[in-house]
Amino acid sequence: MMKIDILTLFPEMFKGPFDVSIIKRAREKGLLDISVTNIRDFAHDKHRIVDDYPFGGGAGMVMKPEPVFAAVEFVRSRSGQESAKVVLLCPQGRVFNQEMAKDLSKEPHLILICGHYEGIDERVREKLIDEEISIGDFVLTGGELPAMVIVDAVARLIPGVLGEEESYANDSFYEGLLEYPQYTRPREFAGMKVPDILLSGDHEKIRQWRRKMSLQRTLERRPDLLKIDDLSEEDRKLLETD
Ligand code: 4H6
Repeated sequence: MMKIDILTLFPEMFKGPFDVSIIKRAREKGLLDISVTNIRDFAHDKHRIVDDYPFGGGAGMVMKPEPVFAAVEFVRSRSGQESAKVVLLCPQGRVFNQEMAKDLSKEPHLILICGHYEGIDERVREKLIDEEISIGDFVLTGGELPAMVIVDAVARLIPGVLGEEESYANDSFYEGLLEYPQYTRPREFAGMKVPDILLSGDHEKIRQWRRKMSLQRTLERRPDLLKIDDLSEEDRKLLETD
């Protein structure tokens, strides 16, 4: 079973996202064990202070190192795993993608640290953090939402978490391409018809149409994802026809 520890100053934020749908089912099945720990519980002064002024001056506060070190030490020893991967969610991190999600899903123990205030004492990065991850080029008030994003993306890749029906073989990015257009009933809605090919029952034609749409969409919207030189002869032909 994969263990994920989330260290945060705002544990209330995590009430909800892991208690619905696929993540809830994964936890119930015993495939995933998520714990949320309040970093403030590891501040040992009487006011339970977790932030302080930056040396050198300047605006804002910085997260103190001691409570973060103590919290990581606690969850590390509690897990009984010899190896935990410690991740800091921060704007300076490597930008998260599906490949990183796949790699993280193979780890037995993840410790996700959510920063707040203007940032975190550099000695936490130096000594404690194995990897810094950003979920995109924008600034948030804290690392909590990024942590939820990582947990969701990673959890669904753990074997057994998705059922047969939800399999990720069809996902966007599974083969490095965007998804093809999907339709369900009714066959006509607001004057818009489902493409005839999808009703034809010709599975080979349908496969080709979907592949072609995936390729076209990727070329139009995310050319950065498409390595033209790596395309098969069939893919090139599909892209060329009308
Ligand atoms: C660590 C260090 C992640 C965490 C600094 C976190 C965006 C992302 C944070 C900060 C985050 C992302 C505090 C610096 C607020 C800016 C929390 N923002 N910040 N893109 N913020 O994944 O000020």
